[in-house]
Amino acid sequence: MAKTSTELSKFLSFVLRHKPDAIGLTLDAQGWADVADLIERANAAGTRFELADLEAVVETNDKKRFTLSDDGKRIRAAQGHSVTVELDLPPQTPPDILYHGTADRFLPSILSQGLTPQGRHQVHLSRDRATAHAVGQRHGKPVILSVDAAAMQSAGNTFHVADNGVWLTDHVPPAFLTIA
Ligand code: HQG
Repeated sequence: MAKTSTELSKFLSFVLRHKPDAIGLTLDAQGWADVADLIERANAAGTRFELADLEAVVETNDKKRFTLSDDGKRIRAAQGHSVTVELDLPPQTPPDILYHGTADRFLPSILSQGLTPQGRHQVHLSRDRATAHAVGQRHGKPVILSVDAAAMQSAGNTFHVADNGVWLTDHVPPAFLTIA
């Protein structure tokens, strides 16, 4: 039976970000998987869907989590990996202020160590407060932090934008954080 688009999105996140091995899939160094191979292996492993289902998820996913290559033959997760990938995103100049949503219980640790990637490759930041609020709410009572991205860049830190507009950086030291 075909998966719902939410189930399929979760499955794709699982194999493209975290566990390609679960279905014997191989990602290249930049995180791309061959679409035909992915579909064949997923179906063989019992997660049944077709190319049209996958294309619909890529197109309609609320956070644009997945990117198809221009020729449509390869797919990757835009961000959020725990497997080692080099997304090869060029460094970009961020807006002066970026936002990060978290839960209030993490504040003492964040204010002493800064924002660290935890289980992901990099720290995830957004250009708008509403997104940060929604991200923070996933963890508990939300708190929005402002990141002085302009000052961070002046201090030599590098920023990248994922294919879906999420801003990424390695570490935000506490000096650049303010409770917004
Ligand atoms: C917190 C979702 C203690 C950090 C969203 C966060 C996002 C610390 C949690 C994307 C800390 C990690 C990423 C420190 C950071 N001490 N806690 N020093 N530094 N934290 O889920 O940013 O659905 O890994 O504040 O929309 O919440 O996956 O990161 O609360 O874009 O597509 O540790 O995940 O997108 O949590 O979310 P996460 P995140 P997807």
